[in-house]
Amino acid sequence: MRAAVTICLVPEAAHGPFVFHAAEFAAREPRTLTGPASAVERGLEACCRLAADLGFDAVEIFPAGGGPEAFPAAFLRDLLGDLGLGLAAVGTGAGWIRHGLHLCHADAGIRARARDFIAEIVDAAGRLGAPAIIGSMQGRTGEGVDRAAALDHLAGALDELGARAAAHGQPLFYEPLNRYETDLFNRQEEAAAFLRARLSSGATVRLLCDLFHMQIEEADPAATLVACGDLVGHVHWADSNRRAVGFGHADMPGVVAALRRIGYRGHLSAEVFPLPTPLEAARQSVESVRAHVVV
Ligand code: LER
Ligand code: MN
Repeated sequence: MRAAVTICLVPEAAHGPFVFHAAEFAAREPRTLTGPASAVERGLEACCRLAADLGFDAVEIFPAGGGPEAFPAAFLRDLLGDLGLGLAAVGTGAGWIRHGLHLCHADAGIRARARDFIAEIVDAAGRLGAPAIIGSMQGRTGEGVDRAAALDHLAGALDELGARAAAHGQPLFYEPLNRYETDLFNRQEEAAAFLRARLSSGATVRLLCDLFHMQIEEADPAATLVACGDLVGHVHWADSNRRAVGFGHADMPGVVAALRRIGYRGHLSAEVFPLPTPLEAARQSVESVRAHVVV
């Protein structure tokens, strides 16, 4: 299991649960003739350097989109190569936060734009050898979209985008969220049953198990991880209060024992609030991974 840390590139998510918000750090990288040109690149470089210095194995990026300005892929590939960091995953939630798009919207045109937005990120991430995440972009039921219709929309989108990710040799991560963020799937085992029943064999969709959401929704997060087994594709490493692991009261030895039992070999990616400061949250996150996980 490898330690990853989240870097947010989306100004509208400045108060979101990400350890590093690149805009805060962009000013720390001098603009040089040969160095990073844009504010996004400068912020990325500063945050990736911190991640490497602190001992993380990888970063998880939350970009404003999949296009070259929002997600400077060639720059990122060189930067990660120089720093010896991996790319754990790339989030797609900016489609919701910035544009109000989601996969279960009553308007077919908006659903299509949501798929296109995610597809661009699946491709950009896939070209860098990383998976994309569908979390907030799953949406929820609403007027004119009952549960059956919403789940049809979700299954169709996961099938299509999962096949797209598979073309890059990548899985697609689907993230159940707590009840305040979606009414589709709040619990991992229900999502696992849905994926097993509804997706075609071509789509390699795996669960993203965010330990913060699981502390709210699961009776026994460790037992849930064991029940989901090889469907567990990615983990958001967060404590009960969405602070760095160790700053809350979750039973992490039990969770880590469960991950070991199912042979999980992916990332433990710190998606937490930058509290009390980004650096302290980052340091606590990497130290907690090292303390709990004998690699
Ligand atoms: C949202 O609460 C979350 O956990 C993110 O990973 C979703 O994109
Ligand atoms: Mn999450």
